[in-house]
Amino acid sequence: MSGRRPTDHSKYAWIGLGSNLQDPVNQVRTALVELDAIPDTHLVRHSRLYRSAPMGPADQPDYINAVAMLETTLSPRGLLDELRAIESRHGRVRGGPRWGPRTLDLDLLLFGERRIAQADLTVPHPGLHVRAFVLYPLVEIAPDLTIPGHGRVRDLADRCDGEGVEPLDIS
Ligand code: A4P
Ligand code: MG
Repeated sequence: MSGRRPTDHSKYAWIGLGSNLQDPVNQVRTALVELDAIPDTHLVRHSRLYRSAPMGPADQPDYINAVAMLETTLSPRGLLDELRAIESRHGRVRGGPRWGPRTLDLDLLLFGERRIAQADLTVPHPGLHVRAFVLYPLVEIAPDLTIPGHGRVRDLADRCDGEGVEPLDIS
């Protein structure tokens, strides 16, 4: 056998980034740097930035979305705490309408092949397998990744309606 070995995805965490307030491109770019700076964590790669029509209330700006692949020795809970701290530093205010506008949203999409069902942490993220604004950036960096209980990212992306989701030229 020759050639590259397929990536063993079991040790990686996958983060969905989203922003539609206060210079969203900059919010997402800055957040990628901050993800890499989390203790015991390393940003392996990230997708291009995508513009997407809002899911939820229509009277809000388009979103900028991206997906990041992290290698970490933190626990899922430890990583979630770090994600919340980054969101807070970006001025994230909670308590608005469901799926309303935000400066920065960091979702823990996947943590290896783990399934977690706790009051404040569900992994895989419940919306991941049907949202084009997550699947399109994810298929760009990990087409063969499997979402436990749902199948391969490439197949899920093929099946979902990607209208209104486009990569940015600048990323
Ligand atoms: N929580 C549970 N599981 C997780 C997880 N895997 N990752 C809990 C992150 N958080 C998780 O989240 C609410 C609670 O979910 C947290 O307390 C956490 O403990 P939140 O970030 O405070 O609120 P939210 O993001 O508004 O809630 P929700 O329902 O998770 O929204 P989503 O699914 O994050 O969607 N349209 C476009 N085009 N692009 C977007 O990125 N994002 C949203 C938000 C709406 N519309 C969008 C986009
Ligand atoms: Mg969220």
